[in-house]
Amino acid sequence: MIALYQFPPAFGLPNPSPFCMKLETWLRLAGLEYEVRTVTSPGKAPGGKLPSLVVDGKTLTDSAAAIRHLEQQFQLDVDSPLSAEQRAVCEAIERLLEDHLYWIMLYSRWMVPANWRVVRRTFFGDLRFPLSAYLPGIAQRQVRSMLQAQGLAERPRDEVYALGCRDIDVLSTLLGKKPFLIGEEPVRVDCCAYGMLANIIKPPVESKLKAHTLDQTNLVAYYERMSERFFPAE
Ligand SMILES: N[C@@H](CCC(=O)N[C@@H](CS)C(=O)NCC(=O)O)C(=O)O
Repeated sequence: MIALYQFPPAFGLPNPSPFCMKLETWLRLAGLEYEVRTVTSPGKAPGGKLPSLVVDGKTLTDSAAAIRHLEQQFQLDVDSPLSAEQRAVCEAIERLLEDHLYWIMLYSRWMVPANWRVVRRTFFGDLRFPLSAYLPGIAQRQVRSMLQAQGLAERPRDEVYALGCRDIDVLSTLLGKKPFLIGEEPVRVDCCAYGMLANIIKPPVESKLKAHTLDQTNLVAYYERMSERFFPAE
């Protein structure tokens, strides 16, 4: 039995976390059955992070580790048509998106006052007093310190967005006119790219990063193609 612990849907998305969307999309791509357990904060997940996966009693707390584990347990590999070189490119794209672009997306949500008001209402709007008075601020300070560690929190906003826009340009160039990042059919890296793009494009969080992404028509069409394929009713 596979239990996927993740945030509840938000912003009109299956999930407001790109990592949760990546893992759920991959589960659908791999054709594995799973049950969703929604939790409102990572601290309440079995592994203290979201997504967390519990597979036959074993807890896995990283989307890539969870996928590797499932690939071994179920002897499947959605990337089997790929060459070694294509696999290496996929790995590099995942690093670009998850270890670089993710932080800029996070910055746009938590560090820009107008967007923070939207995020605060979306993520913490149901809290009751006294939690509502201090929990959002604690969470924002935690995110700020993670962004400080990335060297982003105090950087001029335009510079931060310029870094993210370059990542978007790279992704747009790599996709080109293909339906999916590597070719005619989606593979693992598409789950990652889809989760990240969806979380930039869809939320009512305005930024130069979002505007620039919306200007890349191939990426917008790709996002819509992935949505129709994996979350058609959502
Ligand atoms: N490398 C992890 C990243 C997961 C991650 O950072 N999740 C965020 C939510 S988007 C989280 O749980 N943050 C809480 C924390 O870091 O304490 C993965 O691929 O699953």
